[in-house]
Amino acid sequence: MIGSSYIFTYTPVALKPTAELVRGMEVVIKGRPLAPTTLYDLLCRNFRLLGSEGLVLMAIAAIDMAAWDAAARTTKLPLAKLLGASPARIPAYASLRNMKPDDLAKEAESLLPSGFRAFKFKIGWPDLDDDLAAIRALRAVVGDGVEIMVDFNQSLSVADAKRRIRALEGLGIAWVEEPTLMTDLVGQSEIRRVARIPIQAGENWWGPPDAARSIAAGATDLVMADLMKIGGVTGWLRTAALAEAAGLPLSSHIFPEVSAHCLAATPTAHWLEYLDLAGSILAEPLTVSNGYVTASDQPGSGVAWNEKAIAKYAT
Ligand code: SMN
Ligand code: MG
Repeated sequence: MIGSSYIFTYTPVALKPTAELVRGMEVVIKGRPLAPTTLYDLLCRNFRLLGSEGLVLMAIAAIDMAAWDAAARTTKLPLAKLLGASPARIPAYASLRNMKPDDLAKEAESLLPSGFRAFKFKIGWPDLDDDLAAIRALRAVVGDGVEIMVDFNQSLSVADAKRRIRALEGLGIAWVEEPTLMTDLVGQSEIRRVARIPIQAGENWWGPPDAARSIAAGATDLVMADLMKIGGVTGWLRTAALAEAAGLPLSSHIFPEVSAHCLAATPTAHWLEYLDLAGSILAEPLTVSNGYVTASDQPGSGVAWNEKAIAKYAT
């Protein structure tokens, strides 16, 4: 049985090394039964001295997601069902690519027909007034009663984050994402303690151990996991258990197709991030209707290739 998955290396520089790592892991799992969590643990053990993070974990996640896809196809079940869940409707928010007020407004407007009830965008201009102008421009398009989330992508010092977040109070912001460095758990907890807007973080956790550390530190009000960095479906399931035990709502980061299945099996499922990075190479890109996604009801994890597009982009 063949299983498919894709990952996102953030920079083309990492493409070849990551592909090499995936190929290099073949010897560890070749000929073994299709048991995704067993393979995940085996790979982590084999790379213990390098550490199950960074490119190593990205490669393990690629294999893990493909293994779960293959397992779901073998059992002729959609992944959500294989995980013991009913394929549920998950609320999706639109993650915007633009930052400038006019561009943001245009992009949000183009997404309104999908019925999104929440929008997120990147914030953190040098001048606070530019952040406020961007929020106002977006609010003017989406109207009241729609959630706006903002994402600082770790760009602020702790002191700056406190000041900036205070300035955003009263604007109906649903969460402030990654205000400061993901490695600074003390700083994050400090920001969380004083902020009157919920803090969101987790997309840069490397596997369940980072999730456990961040949750134990009380670093964030809301959590989000990236299927690649968290260690594939196996890493997601372990992180979902941690989030449930801590009573933390768990959202997804990119990878909407497989995330829709995983969120269906997540006790504290919150939002699915809709940011379409791979739709153009997929046979059946995920669609949003009335602001919701439903995981594919076909056997597998929702990742099947548009072979023509793959041939076009492959170099
Ligand atoms: C983000 C990071 C990396 C790739 C795409 C998007 C961003 C998000 O932090 O939360 O969407
Ligand atoms: Mg983010």
